[in-house]
Amino acid sequence: MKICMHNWMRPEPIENTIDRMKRLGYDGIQIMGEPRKYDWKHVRGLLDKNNLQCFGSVSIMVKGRDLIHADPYYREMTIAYLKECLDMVHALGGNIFTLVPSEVGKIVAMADAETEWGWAVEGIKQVADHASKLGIRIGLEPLNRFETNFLNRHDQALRLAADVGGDVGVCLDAFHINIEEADPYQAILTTARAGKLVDFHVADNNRFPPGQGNLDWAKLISTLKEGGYNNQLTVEFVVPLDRSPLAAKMEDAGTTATEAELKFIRDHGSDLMSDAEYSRHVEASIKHLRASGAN
Ligand code: LER
Ligand code: MN
Repeated sequence: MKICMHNWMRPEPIENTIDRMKRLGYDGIQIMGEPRKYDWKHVRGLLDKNNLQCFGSVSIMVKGRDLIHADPYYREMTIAYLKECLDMVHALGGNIFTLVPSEVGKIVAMADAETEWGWAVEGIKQVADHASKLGIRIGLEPLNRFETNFLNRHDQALRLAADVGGDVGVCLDAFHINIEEADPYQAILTTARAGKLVDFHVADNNRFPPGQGNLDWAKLISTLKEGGYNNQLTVEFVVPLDRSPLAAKMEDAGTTATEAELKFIRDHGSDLMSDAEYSRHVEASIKHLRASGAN
């Protein structure tokens, strides 16, 4: 299995991200779905020079990006945004894209369930059409109930993928399935055996790096393999912010983020981390996954 990592959790120059990944033995990146933040040619050159792959990207669903928004202008803008993410993935040589359909943190519906479902199907169809022209496979990602009210479990995501049609699949995230699934292992098996598992995001039950919570990583990895999934694992720890007296002294983050980036990270219960702390987590993640059978 290959191991890659999202980069939205620490806004920093892409050169730093790529250097760190190379140094710590990663196979590649899943680049943040912010196409206008990057010079695609430059990033592709850096990846090639370091012999790293761009596997794909994930949509960054900040306020207003929402395929099930009641205002059609927001839905249209979101479709345009998602298509641009796909263009970036294509330019970087990737072939998967994790799509979160609704705004992260929006947990109150704007319409009845049938109407929302229809908007999602209609919007994802347009995005999937663009993806298939570029040879990119979409994985719909269910999130836990505190991040979205729309798609929370693998069976819902499989149904949405089926209603959209084509080769649209599902992306599962160890953190989210541990909260929402009656049996996270069965959720993996069912999705993988249906040939629908496009990507698997990894963080522990507390969203620390794998190995720093109570999930059984050897079992998770063997379950993925048992289901026939041998593609990449995508590290996505989101370390919680500790504002209690128990917190270790915060090192200076040494990085800047746009207001939107910072809000997105804080909406996930985290904050900016120093290079040293972040690097420790990046290193711990790959070490634990390799030691748990990801090879
Ligand atoms: C994205 O992959 C994810 O897991 C969400 O929590 C974020 O937007
Ligand atoms: Mn995820």
